[in-house]
Amino acid sequence: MPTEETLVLVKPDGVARGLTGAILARIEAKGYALVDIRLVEPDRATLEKHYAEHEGKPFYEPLLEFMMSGPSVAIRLAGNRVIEGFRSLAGTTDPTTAAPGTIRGDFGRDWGLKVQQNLVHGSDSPESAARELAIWF
Ligand code: DAT
Ligand code: MG
Repeated sequence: MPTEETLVLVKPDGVARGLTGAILARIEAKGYALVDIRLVEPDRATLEKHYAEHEGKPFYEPLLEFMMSGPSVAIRLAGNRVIEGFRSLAGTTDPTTAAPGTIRGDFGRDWGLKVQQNLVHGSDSPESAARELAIWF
């Protein structure tokens, strides 16, 4: 099984709250390899490409605004089954109901309707990972 790569983002809420180190510690403890890492302030065009699948949904505009509210940390992450594995570390989308022990479950706060403030992004398939890595790196 060849080593897989995924795109991880520590989103603006994670960076602003000083949780980048705690999140990286979990990623490294799991044994995944940091291939590349950078602090990014994405413009709208970059985010429109990244979130193209969500265009037209009610949370799309607030999501883009949130993602432009401050820097994110973009990570090219490698490891065996890292796409599925990182999403397992991250927990489910809504931080209120994400399981304890996950990044979103342990650090995510109840933001009411602001589900978008859930600390991290992880690609959801090999196709998404290839597409998203090309956008951010
Ligand atoms: P995930 O980030 O778990 O892959 P997703 O791809 O379905 O989730 O959605 C992308 C982001 O959009 C997600 O991290 C937070 C936001 N989002 C998703 N569903 C939402 C909703 N119902 N209300 C507000 N924001 C939402
Ligand atoms: Mg997604």
